[in-house]
Amino acid sequence: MPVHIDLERLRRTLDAVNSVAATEEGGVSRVALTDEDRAGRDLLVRWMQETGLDVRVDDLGTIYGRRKGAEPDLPVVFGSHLDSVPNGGRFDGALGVVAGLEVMRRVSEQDIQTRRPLELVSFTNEEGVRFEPAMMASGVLAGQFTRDYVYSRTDRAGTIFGDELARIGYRGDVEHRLPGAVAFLELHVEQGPVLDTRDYPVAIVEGIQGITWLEVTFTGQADHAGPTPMALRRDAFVAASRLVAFVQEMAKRIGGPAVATTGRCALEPDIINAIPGRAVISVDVRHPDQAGLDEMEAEVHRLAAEAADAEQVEVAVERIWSSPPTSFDSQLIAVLERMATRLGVPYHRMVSGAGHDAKYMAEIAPTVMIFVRSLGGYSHCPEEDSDWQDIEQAVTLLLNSVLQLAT
Ligand code: HGY
Ligand code: MN
Ligand code: MN
Repeated sequence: MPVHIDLERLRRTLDAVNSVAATEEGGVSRVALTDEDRAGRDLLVRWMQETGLDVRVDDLGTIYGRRKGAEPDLPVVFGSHLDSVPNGGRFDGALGVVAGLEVMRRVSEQDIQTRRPLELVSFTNEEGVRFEPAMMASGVLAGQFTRDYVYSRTDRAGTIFGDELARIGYRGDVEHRLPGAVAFLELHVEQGPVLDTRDYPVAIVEGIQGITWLEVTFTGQADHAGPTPMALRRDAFVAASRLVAFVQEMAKRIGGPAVATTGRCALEPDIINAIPGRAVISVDVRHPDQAGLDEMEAEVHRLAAEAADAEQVEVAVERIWSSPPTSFDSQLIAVLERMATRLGVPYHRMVSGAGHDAKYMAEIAPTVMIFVRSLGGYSHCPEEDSDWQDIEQAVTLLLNSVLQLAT
């Protein structure tokens, strides 16, 4: 007999955690280690305690809420992240965390005694937009980053990660890190158009495409915008602009699933009447297979050199982060497929275009994701939206899959 969720409570809980970070445009700004992030964390900790969970925080600030099982086994773990991009969507990350809380609330209300412990997790800094790169806390658990590297990262104002984590009161203990798991399940909005286009409420996710983040620095000559003839200029921003266009053309030329984005740009001196002597842009390339990802990265290097030559400036390309394509656990995928069929939840199978903590969790435990349809495919913007009937189906699938894995 399936266990059902309290959809209205789930909606209220998501609204509450979003209310502490609401923007005028209807989105949320709960950027990692800001006061808004702390406010959301404080709410989660309180709700976990009210649900009778043993709450702990590890040295990366990741929050865990544990419900004992009949046996002291490794836990079935589920959750996502509370941090958001600036003026991001109301569902990205937070839905997975409050869905996990709803699982714990229902198990507690129904007084269900699972054989294995259950653990709800909320990872620090999944987005990696204030402190680059992404998925740092789950990455430390997977051995991808050292704690010292993460603590040393700075934001654009020069603020240091380790200091900010301590400032918001969430610099916990290394011995509180997740010791392992029999399974990790992450519920998340799709953040793309696939489910909406194909008219599915839910996806069972097979894996995550590869991601590489680069930073490209063009160095020309700052000079006066008036007296400097065009022929004598070495304009770093014009070179960067050439690369922005080249990167778009590259992704369209490669076609298929290849995507490329130049999302941030910094100029010096960044004033109206001076030729930019320095331009720093980011390049985010993604591809479902490693060969395709490598080809895109190599091509960006070549195109950056071409753009620099055209403007007679210098160029340096630095790799900030690279995350190889990830496949999720086939047995867990089968468990979710059988459960979805049993519950009558229509589902599509797909690969994720976005990165998730599940990527690094897949390196330490069998892992799978559940997607909820994103209406219009929007994400990382206030227009991000999902239908609550779709959410109810996805969270019911999560709850009953967790129970099957834990008993
Ligand atoms: O970049 C990503 O795909 C994720 O939103 N951090
Ligand atoms: Mn996310
Ligand atoms: Mn995101």
